[in-house]
Amino acid sequence: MKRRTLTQFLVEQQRKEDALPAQLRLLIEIVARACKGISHSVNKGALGGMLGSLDSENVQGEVQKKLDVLANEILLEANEWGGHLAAMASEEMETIHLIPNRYPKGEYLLLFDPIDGSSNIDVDLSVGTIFSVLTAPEEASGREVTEEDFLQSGRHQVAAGYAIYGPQTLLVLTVGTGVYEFALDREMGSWVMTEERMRIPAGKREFAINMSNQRHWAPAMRRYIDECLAGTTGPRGKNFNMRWTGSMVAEIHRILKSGGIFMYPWDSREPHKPGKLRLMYEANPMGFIMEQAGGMAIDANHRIMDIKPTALHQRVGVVMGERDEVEIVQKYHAEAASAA
Ligand code: AHM
Ligand code: MG
Repeated sequence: MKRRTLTQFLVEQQRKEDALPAQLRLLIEIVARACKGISHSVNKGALGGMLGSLDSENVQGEVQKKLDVLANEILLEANEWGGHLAAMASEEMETIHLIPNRYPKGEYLLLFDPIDGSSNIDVDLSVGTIFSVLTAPEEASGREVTEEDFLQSGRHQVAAGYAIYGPQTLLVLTVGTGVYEFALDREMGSWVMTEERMRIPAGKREFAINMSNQRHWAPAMRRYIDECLAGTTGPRGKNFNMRWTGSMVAEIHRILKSGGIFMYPWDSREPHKPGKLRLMYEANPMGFIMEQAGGMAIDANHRIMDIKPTALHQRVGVVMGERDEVEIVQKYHAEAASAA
């Protein structure tokens, strides 16, 4: 098989599909390069002093792991100087990071979760980096970008993707022309395409949800899971399997490769919060990938990518994966709302 590198793919996209302005191509290459650096750090593990937590907390009140902070720095440094960005935002930073005045500025806004699934770092399970790219609003040209400029719904994303640091390091990417997977060739130092125009396979009958929260879910969510658990003896008439890794990147990657549904729904432990996961740098980019692969991504009721954010670190309920299953969850929530 002829090897197609990420660079070749991006140049082809720019030429053939006209989907990719040069600055966006540069941005993706730089993010991909930063992910190589993060992968290297993740692999160093205990021998490189990479495991464990720091004394600090992020804006969500979560204890930061050493790798959360290091990966955040790698992404910031890699992306500051290229001239392609107006600003960045991250799960690990309270507010936006403006490009320093010593560098030229571009039109793109980059958002990321530097290490998703951090609780997996110290136990040697898969973690990943998630990213989303927006364009700064036109009225922001000639002035400094503000947090407000980031608050665009996910349908405005011009690119999104994730790197997964598992048995292989992979990069999964969309620029709105399908989903593509690249594997890191460590000997050559390059990303090589391993799958193109990925589609979520149908009919897997596998769900991923943190079952320990079951008693806190909304009735419609309990109904869906109860019916899955009832298997051939219940209304669905078929058996379901379950998976939970504690890493959204690993969960979404599994669904992309082999099907199923992932949920982190609203629950009544913190009823004022719509969910645990963050809209702008977790749910939106993963929603974009799921939709581009033929799947669906909702907050239980509505399309995630249509939600107009009101805050950078806003949370959201998440139900995504195979379209047929997501539609059932949506239907049960609609029925519960109309019965209320
Ligand atoms: P993180 O970005 O701080 O790692 O948190 C997000 C992660 C997701 O990857 C995963 O789906 C979820 O949190 C796991 O939560 P739980 O601890 O309830 O299993
Ligand atoms: Mg995360």
